[in-house]
Amino acid sequence: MKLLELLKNNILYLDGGMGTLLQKRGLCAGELPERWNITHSDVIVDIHRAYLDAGSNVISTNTFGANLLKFSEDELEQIISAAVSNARRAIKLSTQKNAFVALDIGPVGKMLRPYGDLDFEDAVSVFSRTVELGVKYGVDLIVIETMNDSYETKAALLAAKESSSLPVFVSNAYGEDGKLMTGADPLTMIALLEGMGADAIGVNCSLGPVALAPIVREYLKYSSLPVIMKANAGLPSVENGVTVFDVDAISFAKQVAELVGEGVRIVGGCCGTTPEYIAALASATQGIDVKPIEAKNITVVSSYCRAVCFGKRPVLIGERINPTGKKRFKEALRSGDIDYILKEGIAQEEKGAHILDVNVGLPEIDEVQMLRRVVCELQAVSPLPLQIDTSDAFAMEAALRRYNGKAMINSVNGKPESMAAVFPLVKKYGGVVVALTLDESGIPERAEGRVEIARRILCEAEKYGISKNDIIFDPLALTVSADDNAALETLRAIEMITNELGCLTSLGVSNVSFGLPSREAVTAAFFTMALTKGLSAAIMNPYSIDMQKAYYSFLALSGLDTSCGEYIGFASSLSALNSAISSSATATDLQKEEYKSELQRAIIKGLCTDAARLCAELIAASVSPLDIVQNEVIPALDIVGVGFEKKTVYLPSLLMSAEAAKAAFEVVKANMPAGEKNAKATVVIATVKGDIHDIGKNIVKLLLENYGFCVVDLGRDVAPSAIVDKVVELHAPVVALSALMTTTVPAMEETIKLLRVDAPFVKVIVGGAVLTQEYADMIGADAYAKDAMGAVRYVEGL
Ligand code: B12
Repeated sequence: MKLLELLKNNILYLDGGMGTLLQKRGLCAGELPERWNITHSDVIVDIHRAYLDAGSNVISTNTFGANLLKFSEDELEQIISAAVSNARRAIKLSTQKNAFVALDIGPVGKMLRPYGDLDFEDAVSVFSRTVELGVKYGVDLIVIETMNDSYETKAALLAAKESSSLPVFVSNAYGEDGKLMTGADPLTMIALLEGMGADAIGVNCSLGPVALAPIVREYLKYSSLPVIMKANAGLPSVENGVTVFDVDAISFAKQVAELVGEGVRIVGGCCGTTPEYIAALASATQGIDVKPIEAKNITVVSSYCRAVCFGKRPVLIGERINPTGKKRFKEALRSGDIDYILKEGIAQEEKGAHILDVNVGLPEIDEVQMLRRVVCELQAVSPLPLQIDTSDAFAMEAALRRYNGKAMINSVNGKPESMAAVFPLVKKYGGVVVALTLDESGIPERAEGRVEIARRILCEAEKYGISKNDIIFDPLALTVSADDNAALETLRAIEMITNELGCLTSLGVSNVSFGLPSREAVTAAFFTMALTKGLSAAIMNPYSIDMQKAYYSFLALSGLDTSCGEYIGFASSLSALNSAISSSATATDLQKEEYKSELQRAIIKGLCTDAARLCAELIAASVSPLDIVQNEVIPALDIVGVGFEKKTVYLPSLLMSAEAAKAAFEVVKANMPAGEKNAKATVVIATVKGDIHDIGKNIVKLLLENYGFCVVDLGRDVAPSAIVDKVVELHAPVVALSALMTTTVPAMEETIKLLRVDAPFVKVIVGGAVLTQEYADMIGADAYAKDAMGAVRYVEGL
């Protein structure tokens, strides 16, 4: 029976841990397990066979890290060919003949741009090669697993789809906070993966079955696909030098079986599980009634870290990233001033937009390049999902491809050529598409005509396999000053689309008031009327107080705002807003209010160009470079750091803030007064092993240089031996060590111990946010300083 057929009415049993078993069989630390497909094929066959005999009917090849970043083209092919043949051999030898071989794909081990240096398309190519080889050697399906970043997950799934026609299962690794490392929660991932056409989705690794249960339940609640659960055997700990896990096979099976009862369809084990766990699982799930998989019929879009659902509460789509009628915006597009556009996005987010419309079409610019660039940069600094707004299908595809989530797509219409161009993109990349109710004859005057077009669009979309949930109709707001019935017909169309077609609607509301005085009042009233007819989303100006009033009043009046809490919150901030906001206010006007300074805001929001510019402005206004570091850069990073600790800020934002801080710091550096000509003593400086934080170390370096010392910077994540070697080679009298994490203080201690043996002449000064005088004494440093100036004072004192 075909795999997907089998899945319709049965539970699938994956296998359990491979790495932990290989370690037991002698795999050494640092050795690449994928090579064992060739060098120890009997061991691999044995493990596969043990899983098959225990009850697995899908076994994963030993190819978790088999990719071109780790292996040469030739070796990769040998590994994948051997891995597939090992799995096939195991099936032949086992009692379980009707089993499937999955090509196992794990993360490549590098972060994607802008958070790391791997380009998205390069990641797609790396995954594609692995997939092509899997197909060549005859796997039955592809399993993408342990992904902890949504963008990398998308790259892998895109590669699997583009390079094969096999079923694809995708499972992600969540932390205890229920989020991926880069911030996505289950619904966010469900939106992305279902949109792109995965065949089964779920969770694996990181936690035991009890801790994973709430995350799995979120999948069961929102996903219309078979759900995968592949937990660890609990949490690992080290006992007598051996890694052990705290959940035994029987408890593991019992806990997983409970979730099978609730609807999980694909089960297996991850780190620490063995064939014993799979056997226990197979027996614990015997006789459980298989729950049918139900379509959840939700309409959802997502960013890298946030999902926005339609239908329950009105969704606000910020309209400001659009050059129409905006001179300054057009200039920004022509001159490539992306920061201006990013600020427009951030300001709309701060004013309560849920989604950002992104339109960068100008005849004189290359829209394909520009839309792709703006989408990439905007999604790095804003957590909001984006609405890709273009009539150029090439620009649309370029943007959708790079988009880190399930986008809203604006738009398709009833013309056959529009549907032929847009629907394949919706199908391939996922998305909720806005469908305009117009066709080659224009916009029907009457609501009935618009609904007729909507019906045709639905019919055509179905042919592409696009569900009704992924279409939102825009029945088009026409100018009321030109036609007395314009608004009424649109309102009727909303009502009919909602009630007769059972579909959702979105509307660009501003157009209705064109040509009238006090436009905002008319637009806001129209918005309220449309909401009462069932409008689910509006493209609107988030800076408009009238629109905000209409929105919050509607929520309160329609029972969507418990105890009118949101309305009261909004009203109390209104006086402050009043002074700062007017419909003509720009993002720059708005940005000044909530942060201590513009530079801090730029760093917190990750705006690199702005941070550099604002830093240069402060220097031009005679603020001392060191004051800028002390009073602007460090406090801003502290705010981000606290957010990170409280889990309100995720790694991508932290990285973007660090980049912006660096950009400011480069300006500071270029403006520091030159140090004394004749260098004083040599100081070797480094951030210790395991720690990649180097902003503080660079400040210490800069200041020491400024005071005339010759600083030899070994960089970050530096091994103790490398530091010792350099100190000995230069016979340096001072070494300065930096550590920012509690986990890297031991590396600092180890470095000091080695220095005491091989370089007894050197004085060691330590620093970094995590250190205190007490710690410094404990690990045997000669001195501790809390900041860069303290470092200078100490070294001068010597
Ligand atoms: C920016 C940042 C990052 C950036 C670093 C970019 C870079 N190139 O440095 C990125 C995003 C890459 C990052 C990654 C991570 N980070 Co981080 N990061 C921060 C953040 C927000 C600011 C650090 C900073 O630069 N501060 C500004 C500088 C100027 O301050 P400073 O380093 O303390 O330096 C001053 C003094 O300490 C002193 N000093 C510094 N070094 C030295 C040396 C000597 C000899 C002397 C005398 C003085 C001295 O002088 C400096 C100037 O006054 C902090 C939170 C915070 N506010 O500290 C978290 C923080 C340090 N990060 C943290 C974590 C957990 C991580 C990650 C593990 C996240 C992850 N899950 O991947 C990774 C770690 C990767 C690794 N292996 O190192 C935690 C550490 C928790 C802990 N106590 O162990 C923190 C505290 C955040 C938090 N609250 O949870 N991070």
